[in-house]
Amino acid sequence: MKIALALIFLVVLSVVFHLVSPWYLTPIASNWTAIDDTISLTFWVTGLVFIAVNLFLAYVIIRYRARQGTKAAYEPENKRIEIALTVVTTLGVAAMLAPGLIVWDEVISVPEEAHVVEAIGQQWQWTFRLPGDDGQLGTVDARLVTVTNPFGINPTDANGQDDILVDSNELHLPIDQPVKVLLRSKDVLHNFAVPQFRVKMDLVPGTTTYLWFTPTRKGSFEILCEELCGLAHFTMRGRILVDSAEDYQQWLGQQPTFSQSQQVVAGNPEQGQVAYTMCAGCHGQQGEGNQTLNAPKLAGMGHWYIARQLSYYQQGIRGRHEKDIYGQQMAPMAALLAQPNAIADVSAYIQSLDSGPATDTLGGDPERGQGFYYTCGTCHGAVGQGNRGLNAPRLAGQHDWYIKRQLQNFKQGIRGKHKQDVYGVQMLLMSNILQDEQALNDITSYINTL
Ligand code: HEC
Ligand code: HEC
Ligand SMILES: [Cu+2]
Repeated sequence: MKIALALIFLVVLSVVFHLVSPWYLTPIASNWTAIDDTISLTFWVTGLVFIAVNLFLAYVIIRYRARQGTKAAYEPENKRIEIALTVVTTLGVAAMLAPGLIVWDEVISVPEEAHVVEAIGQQWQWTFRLPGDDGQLGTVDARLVTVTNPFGINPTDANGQDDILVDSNELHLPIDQPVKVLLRSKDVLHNFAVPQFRVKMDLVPGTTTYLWFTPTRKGSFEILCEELCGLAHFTMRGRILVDSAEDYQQWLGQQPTFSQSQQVVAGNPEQGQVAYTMCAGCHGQQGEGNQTLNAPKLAGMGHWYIARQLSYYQQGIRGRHEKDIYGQQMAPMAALLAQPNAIADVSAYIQSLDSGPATDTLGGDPERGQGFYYTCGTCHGAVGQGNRGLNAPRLAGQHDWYIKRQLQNFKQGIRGKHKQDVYGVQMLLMSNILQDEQALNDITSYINTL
């Protein structure tokens, strides 16, 4: 009897939960209403079967419960029931699967007028490539990937020269135009999913997969890597901004082509040394940092990372948050580097400075910290040396008070929260694995030993 009541309770609770729960499909922003329809249909079929089966079970338990003097009749075969159950089950399964086949046919048939965008996944970020005026993408090969050719484009292929490169996690798309997204991975399995567009597809190293959709609503939609296997895929976020046709064209015009990207001038450290004199007051003659002025060590950090931080400060992506008191001191300094090549020059000079050992001011437990560092090392390198390919800066040699403050800033959303801070957001998510003050001290103490 108790079991029967529990079953009835389960059915009622499930139905009520379904009706009042806030967790349902996000409002759709693409042409794929057919996918929603198949999901609803599956829900109805499985939902009705769930209710019917459990209520029937409860009924049978009550109706045929054990009673003094009665005995169950043994009836192993019943053709009529078997036929009826087979037919009903077949109809139910067919009702769920048949519409799915029709929708799947639409999913794999890309409309002719669709324009093409390539989305490239790597641990742990997205970049994008669009065909240039010739309408054709050049050939690529993961073996051609270098720091100056992060997309691995074949430099001898004429089709690739005018390919438009979007070296950012942010892609714009024009509204109401079908788009075919080619999916390519540089390293491991990834998964491209945008819930509001109802699209989701794996990226498989060595092959190109695809999906298509038509964005139907302007706005900003998050790209998620929904790959489960492997490390840190949840930090791999991107963004699709659906624009009017004019706004889209304007954005497109600002993106460099492959041949333009090959002409970027390298920084000049001698020019940079002159500019650095105005930084030395806080960061020290040798870029060694200064705790009383809260200025971090800069010596030996990758020029690409220094340059990115300086342009973040200039654009207000870092150092603008009202609680970022130290970043606010730095931001006006970055604004002084206004000449076209100033940032590249000063960054090249800073990289050439010699980085001394780190000081231990926090006294955490490095052994405990080492346990936490395992995940950090996948981006920042096993010995904290940094990894340009992953955009993760050098940590080894940095002052522990500065590292701790940055981790606190990330945890509190003082740093990494700005919409355009596509690399900082990875740290915003990662910093949450460090639960308390002690964990922060321990990990910084461990980084000190690197
Ligand atoms: C008034 C003192 C001051 C001056 C002058 C100054 N900075 Fe800074 N800088 C800071 C502080 C404080 C921070 C740390 C901000 C934080 O904690 O978020 C910082 C942070 C930075 C960072 C980020 C480092 C990292 O690891 O993320 C860079 C890069 C940087 N400064 C470069 C420069 C350059 C280049 C100049 C000269 C143009 C300069 N700074 C001048 C105070 C200064
Ligand atoms: C998914 C890759 C990834 C992982 C894992 C990761 N980081 Fe980072 N980290 C980054 C990137 C990218 C940046 C640069 C952010 C930017 O450019 O603003 C960064 C920046 C930082 C900074 C700021 C450095 C500076 O000079 O201002 C600190 C400190 C840091 N990470 C510590 C850690 C620690 C500790 C862990 C482990 C708990 C960790 N990171 C795990 C990618 C990662
Ligand atoms: Cu991924």
